[in-house]
Amino acid sequence: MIRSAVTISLVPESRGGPFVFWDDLEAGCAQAAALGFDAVEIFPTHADDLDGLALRELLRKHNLQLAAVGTGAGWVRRKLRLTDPDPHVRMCARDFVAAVIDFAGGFGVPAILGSMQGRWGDGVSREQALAWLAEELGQLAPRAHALDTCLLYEPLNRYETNLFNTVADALEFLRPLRTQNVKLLCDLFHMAIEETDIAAALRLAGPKLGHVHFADSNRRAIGWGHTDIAPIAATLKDMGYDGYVSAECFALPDSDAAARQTIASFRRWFR
Ligand code: LER
Ligand code: MN
Repeated sequence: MIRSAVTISLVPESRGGPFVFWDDLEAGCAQAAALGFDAVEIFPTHADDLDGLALRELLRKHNLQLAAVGTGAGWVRRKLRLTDPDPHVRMCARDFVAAVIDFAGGFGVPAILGSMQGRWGDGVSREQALAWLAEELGQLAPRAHALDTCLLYEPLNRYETNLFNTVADALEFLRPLRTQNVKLLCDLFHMAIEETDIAAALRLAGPKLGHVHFADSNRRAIGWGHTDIAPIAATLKDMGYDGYVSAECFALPDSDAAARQTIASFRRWFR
């Protein structure tokens, strides 16, 4: 069954970014539960800054699940990337993602590799960047596997990475890898920029689809942009997708309104 989730960012440097709730994990969980979301997706400053026991209690209290945990703070706060030319930066990036995998894995859920994938250029060839990315996925995905979960790889739009912008290209890269424990996070906002046909791209991902970021063409809540959600929802249901659609959208006009619009859209299209 497709379930609803909503993002909570705990990263002060990301304020103004595409997250529905901000700064306060307890308040975010309370609001998510009050509106009827199934789960929350958390963007922490670092895995060590999260208290696993407290989070477990908070989720239990509000009858919420944890959907996934993001790693973007590694890039936003420390400029860590898995494809950085500096081996020390790559090592710190790997450690940062590994810690999130371990934390999320304790809840049986995946970590997200988005911004920390980096890009090629500035003296790094595309071939070299992809070789480093493959090597890092080869270490990180088995770590998630040992915790009975997968690693989510997110193709981003062209303004955020030049590695892979479409589902087709990302799948082609992942196919020959030794680890098959990487699934795709398909973000409807990035897809609205890059894909010819969003529904067809989701269908192409098929069983490799692990998570969906639920945002409209302008990165506002679903229904407040011009993405045609009907064929997307029909495809997700028809292909038997049973993961989360998780609102990673701007808190516009404010968090409460974005969350309400998201859950109303979710109910309209998936219930
Ligand atoms: C970044 O644009 C994004 O979509 C995030 O999910 C990446 O962590
Ligand atoms: Mn995203």
